[in-house]
Amino acid sequence: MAMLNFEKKYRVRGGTLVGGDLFDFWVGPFYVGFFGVTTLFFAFLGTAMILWGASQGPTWNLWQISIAPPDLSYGLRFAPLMEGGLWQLITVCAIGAFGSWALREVEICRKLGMGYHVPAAFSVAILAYVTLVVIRPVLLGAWGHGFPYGIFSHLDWVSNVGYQYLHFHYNPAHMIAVSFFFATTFALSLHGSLILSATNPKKGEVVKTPEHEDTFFRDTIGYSIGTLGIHRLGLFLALAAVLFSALCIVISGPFWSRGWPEWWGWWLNMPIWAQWPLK
Ligand code: UQ2
Repeated sequence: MAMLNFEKKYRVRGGTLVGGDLFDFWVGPFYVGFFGVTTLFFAFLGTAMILWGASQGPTWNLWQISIAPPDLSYGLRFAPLMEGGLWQLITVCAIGAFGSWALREVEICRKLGMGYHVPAAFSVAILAYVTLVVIRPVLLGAWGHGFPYGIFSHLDWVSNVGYQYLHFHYNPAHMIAVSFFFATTFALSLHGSLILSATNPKKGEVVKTPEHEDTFFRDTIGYSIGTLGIHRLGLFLALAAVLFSALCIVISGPFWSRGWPEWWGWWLNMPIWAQWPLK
């Protein structure tokens, strides 16, 4: 079906979660909906506050602009605007905008009669952000544990928090997360190269079929996961990477406050080692 015919058939009323027909319209190619309006509201307000914060700050150097969270001494209270209050309001706007965007995706899925895989996957990314700026700071008792909104400042934050636990690569959840990130890039490189190889035959030949794709992997490693399977695997690997990332930072502090190398003491201290060296 050509795109213009498809749009006529599926650009339909309904599927909205709130607001009924009130915001059920498009602006050019973009669906609006109630959550399109709230996305714009939070995004503009949040961006305006970042710009205003920058205008009060010591620099207009793009790399150095930073909106910092409150001092730890404010705990979980509201801070004055220029002492972290701005960071708190920007965080509310960010969560409002990200959540609105996810719900707008849900409305579009409902209109099209599709599954909710895209908003579900996006929600995992939102969860990772919320873990850093809400869940972990609340568990530690201060908004000051959130990360600063700036290009270099957030990199410094990651480095400093990492060194606070001596060697973050010894964090077992971090190890699993990194492995899932590597597996994700590996799976996408296998998939992307396979698709391009099948769709770029020699001059004068027709495009190859999924049977060719299966056969390539059966011939090389004795197994093909299939055309649907590779996409299920890709989504699983990507979501697992993000979920273990959220886990590895939320356990750092709230559930383990010493260096991560020391965590492996449970292994070194196992009674079974006590018999060595044998006397
Ligand atoms: C596959 C298949 C595809 C693919 C790929 C494979 C026809 C178009 C890439 C091969 C993938 C395998 C064997 C899984 C590898 C496992 C990990 C954890 C990376 O079989 O079916 O469809 O794109």
